[in-house]
Amino acid sequence: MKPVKSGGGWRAILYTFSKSREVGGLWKLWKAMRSRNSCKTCALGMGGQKGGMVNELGSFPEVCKKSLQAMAADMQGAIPADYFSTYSVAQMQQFSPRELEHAGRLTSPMIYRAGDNYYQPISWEEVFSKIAEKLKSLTPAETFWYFSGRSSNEAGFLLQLFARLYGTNNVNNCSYYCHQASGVGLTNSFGSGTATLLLEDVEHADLVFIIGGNPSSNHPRLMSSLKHVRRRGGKIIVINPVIEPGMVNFSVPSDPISLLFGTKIASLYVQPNIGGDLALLTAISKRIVERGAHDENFLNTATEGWPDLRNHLAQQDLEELCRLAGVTSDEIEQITEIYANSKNAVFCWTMGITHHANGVENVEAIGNLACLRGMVGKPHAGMLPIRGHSNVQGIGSVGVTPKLKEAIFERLQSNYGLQLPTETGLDTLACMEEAHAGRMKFGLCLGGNLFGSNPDATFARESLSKLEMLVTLSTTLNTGHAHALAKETIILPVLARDEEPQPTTQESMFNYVRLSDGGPSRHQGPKSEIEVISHLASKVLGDEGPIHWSNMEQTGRIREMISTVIPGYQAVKEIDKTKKEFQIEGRTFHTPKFPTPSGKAKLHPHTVKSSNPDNQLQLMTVRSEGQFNTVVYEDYDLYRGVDRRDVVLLNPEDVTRLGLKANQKVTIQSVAGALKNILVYEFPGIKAGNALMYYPEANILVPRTRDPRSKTPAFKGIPIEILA
Ligand SMILES: Nc1nc2c(c(=O)[nH]1)N[C@H]1C(S)=C(S)[C@@H](COP(=O)(O)OP(=O)(O)OC[C@H]3O[C@@H](n4cnc5c(=O)[nH]c(N)nc54)[C@H](O)[C@@H]3O)O[C@H]1N2
Ligand SMILES: Nc1nc2c(c(=O)[nH]1)N[C@H]1C(S)=C(S)[C@@H](COP(=O)(O)OP(=O)(O)OC[C@H]3O[C@@H](n4cnc5c(=O)[nH]c(N)nc54)[C@H](O)[C@@H]3O)O[C@H]1N2
Ligand SMILES: [Mo]
Repeated sequence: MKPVKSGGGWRAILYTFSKSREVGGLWKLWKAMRSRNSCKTCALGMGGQKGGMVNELGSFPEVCKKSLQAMAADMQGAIPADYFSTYSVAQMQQFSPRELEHAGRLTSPMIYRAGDNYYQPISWEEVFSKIAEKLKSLTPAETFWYFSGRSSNEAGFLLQLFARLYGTNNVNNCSYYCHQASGVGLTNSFGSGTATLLLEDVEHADLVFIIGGNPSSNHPRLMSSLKHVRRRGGKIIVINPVIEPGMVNFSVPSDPISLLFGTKIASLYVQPNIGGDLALLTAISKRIVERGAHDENFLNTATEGWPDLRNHLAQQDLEELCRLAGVTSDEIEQITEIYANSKNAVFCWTMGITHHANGVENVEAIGNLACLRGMVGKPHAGMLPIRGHSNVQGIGSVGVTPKLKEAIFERLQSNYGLQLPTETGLDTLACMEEAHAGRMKFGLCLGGNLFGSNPDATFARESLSKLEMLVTLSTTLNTGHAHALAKETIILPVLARDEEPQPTTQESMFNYVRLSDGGPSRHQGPKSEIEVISHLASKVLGDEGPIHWSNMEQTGRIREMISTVIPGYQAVKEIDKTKKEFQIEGRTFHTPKFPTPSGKAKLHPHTVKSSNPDNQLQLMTVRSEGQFNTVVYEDYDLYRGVDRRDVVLLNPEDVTRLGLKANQKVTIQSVAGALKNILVYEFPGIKAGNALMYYPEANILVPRTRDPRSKTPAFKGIPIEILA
């Protein structure tokens, strides 16, 4: 198949029709998509009380293939009654992620016991007792609790509270493999770990930086905002080692003109090497100051550390920075020129920035660059980490972090008389390492695919298999259920967001809290996540303590607690009655006053080191258009025009230099492992010296190297060798 000329467009619309056939008709899919529930895919935020496919500015319809895929997956029939007795675990291990997802919806609790060949059904009653007994037999430090970002604020809050009252702070979410560097970096720079602006601000910016991300494929709804920016004469600078076709030209499905002719997205496209961003950002900063384009007044009054940063930049050698970044000084000049002339710049970034051993430095360097021209703390400008999962930000806000924010800790203790554990909780990778060392006995996962999302897949499998019990609350099967097998592996089938019997809430990446109405359950069997958590907690901790767990099945009670302990969330208390969705207080900065101790933004000079000292081929592991994280819906990567996943994308120059041939089968070797029978794929869009492979298949190659501050693994920037 040929790659498409532009992203989005007719294919997204045609796809709608083909998906609708799978789920029993267009009307049925339309109704499901329009129900008053927050969108299930990325954190751009759609739906809620405005109805599905409507964004925070009320723009409709914002179509996205990924949301259709997610919806169609939830609308599937139940996994056939004989599935688990037909397919052994060994056979399940041969299934692709898509085959597992397409097996259907999970409807009965299942258990796999080491040594058996098959998963067996188990009753809810029996499984609850089993888990409760196990938890009572362990010390809390031997347990960990992992949360994906699909669940509601209510489920997230309740489960972390259960874990803590049980006695552990080993509570963490998929953010450790995602945007943790953004949270840490933004907090260091501005005292607040999330976007500093609103969706409306983006649409009024005259310059948007998109650094290390591919929103055309991963956040398609952002593309209509980028289209607005271009139509109003604004500019977009894309910084990415790969020319992503959708970032060059995109057909916004909701816009007839854009649909017919496409919309030019990037005004300027600059390709650094993988890991070259810190050098590149430092080079632009240096040139901004040398040209006198910085905002001296803002720097003196609204920031701390300006003299240090000024000295640091003055000492940098521009040629060396360009060499380390892998760009020309001409390209730096072009970016500088555009930025120097912009009045309102927005800085967006994604995994190309955070998935590095210096992810936090990268984010802080973006903060420096924004501060240099006073582009934070005013309308229509600021910092925008483009989040992944639909409620990953909310899960973090409501306390799913090893260390609770001081205010949350205090309020839980004083308002509710709770005794919370104080020992240091572990991040996700640290929990996996403790499990590998045999010190973890039990893991509970609220959604997600902990096995599939981990670096070093071989290690991850070993770690989880050492547990005495692994429990996952899931809607569908994934590779984790087949490959990560503890002594007892338990799957609890849960309801999707739009099937919840009571309203729940979610938080978008713009700090906007939405209300989902829920809806009728599509199947007999799955339970609400909240019901599962409250029931289990009541069995383990009893209803006699300060929390009456059985009563916590009412989402209204959970929201009442959230409203009194989570900063900025007061308005959530009455939300199911008022239906008033709201902007979280204290997170949007339209004046240059920040919640740091001094009220000023903090600048951070960083030493730029080579990200590739041994001059090896550098690998990035990324998503294709046809997948959502570890769930691969289709093998075809539409925008890049790649029709299979067992490939390594290389610049033709590298193919020649390494003495390889297109379509040749090779072995890819890293310090973590090797993958055989990988096809060499010539891809002129990738900068020479860099390679691209698909996650999660390539996770065997990803070492456990991580950023010391965010603990996020370097999923991009893996030195590899290609063995012919
Ligand atoms: N369709 C789809 N949508 C999704 C998801 C999905 O799997 N599928 N997942 C969701 C989630 S959880 C997340 S976190 C987001 C992820 O969204 P993205 O961050 O856009 O996803 P990645 O595929 O990790 O791609 C990273 C991009 O960064 C570039 N890149 C790689 N290394 C570097 C580098 O060193 N520097 C720079 N500047 N760029 C680099 C790659 O070329 C690629 O374009 O998407 C969300 N939305
Ligand atoms: N090599 C490499 N590895 C990576 C990345 C990378 O770019 N490269 N990206 C990382 C990133 S950004 C992330 S966010 C992680 C993703 O890590 P996870 O969030 O752990 O993984 P997902 O694949 O999104 O999880 C999908 C599963 O969630 C379950 N699910 C879906 N909806 C619901 C629901 O409503 N409730 C419940 N309980 N379960 C549900 C389904 O069973 C589905 O199989 O992976 C990380 N790993
Ligand atoms: Mo993510």
